[in-house]
Amino acid sequence: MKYLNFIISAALVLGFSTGCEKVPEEILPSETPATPDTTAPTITLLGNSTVLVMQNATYTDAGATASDDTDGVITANIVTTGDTVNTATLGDYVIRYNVSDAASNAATEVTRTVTVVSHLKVFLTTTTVGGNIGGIAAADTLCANDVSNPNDGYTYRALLVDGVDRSALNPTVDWVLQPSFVYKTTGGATFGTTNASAVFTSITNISTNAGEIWWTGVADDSWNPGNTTAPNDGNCNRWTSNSGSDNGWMGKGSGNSLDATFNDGRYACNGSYKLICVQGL
Ligand SMILES: [Ca+2]
Repeated sequence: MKYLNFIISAALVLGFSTGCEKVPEEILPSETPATPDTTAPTITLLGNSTVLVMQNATYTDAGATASDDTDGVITANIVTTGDTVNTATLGDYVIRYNVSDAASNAATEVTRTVTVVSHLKVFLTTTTVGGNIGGIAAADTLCANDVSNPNDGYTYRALLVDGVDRSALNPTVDWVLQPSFVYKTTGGATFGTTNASAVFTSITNISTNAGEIWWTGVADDSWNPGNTTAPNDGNCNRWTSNSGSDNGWMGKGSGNSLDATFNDGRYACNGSYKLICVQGL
């Protein structure tokens, strides 16, 4: 009996019910125990993870959204830390987005790097190429690999349109210029300033050598591409033709005008010319 009493006492101390005493309600098992939330929320960045901002421009961050398997949309709980972008000062700014769900599971941090620059750069390729460049993507590869590329960690793409894969306006497709930016040559000479639609309205030519010619595909000063369906369409059949009976719009050195730089005329696609490459992200 003594032994039994000890067992009961021990059970009481340990909080077990003997069935004789009242158990406080709070330690009674609730209905079905909820499955604990062990899944972290996810953050989705709005806009690009890298952004170029012109010096002294106004920077507005595009923000991020967050959602959780249990809590649903928790965008309002995102904590934004890291650098404050000061567009007066050149350099990189890293913005950090973090959030946790109600069960304290932290999302993987998401960041955005904002780079404030005084201008963006352009260069003329050293390489010349016939109208059969291999399409817009191949033209970008040519810019990336050209010996005139300053290899400064940025992507350089071809200022070249075909009206389908790349177009400046109406519609804008994979366009290579940023709105309201100053562009200079890699040598530091002014090239032009883009407007809010990311096109130049005036230009200082990239070359003073009239014998230096480059493909653009830009048909007129309104930045229209040539006809994108005819073979002799002003873009060498979307830059896949070396035929002397097809042609492509080109610019050349010596004139400080949109005309001279982007649509001086149409040359047969069996000629070999340069490309203008522009800095981007
Ligand atoms: Ca969760």
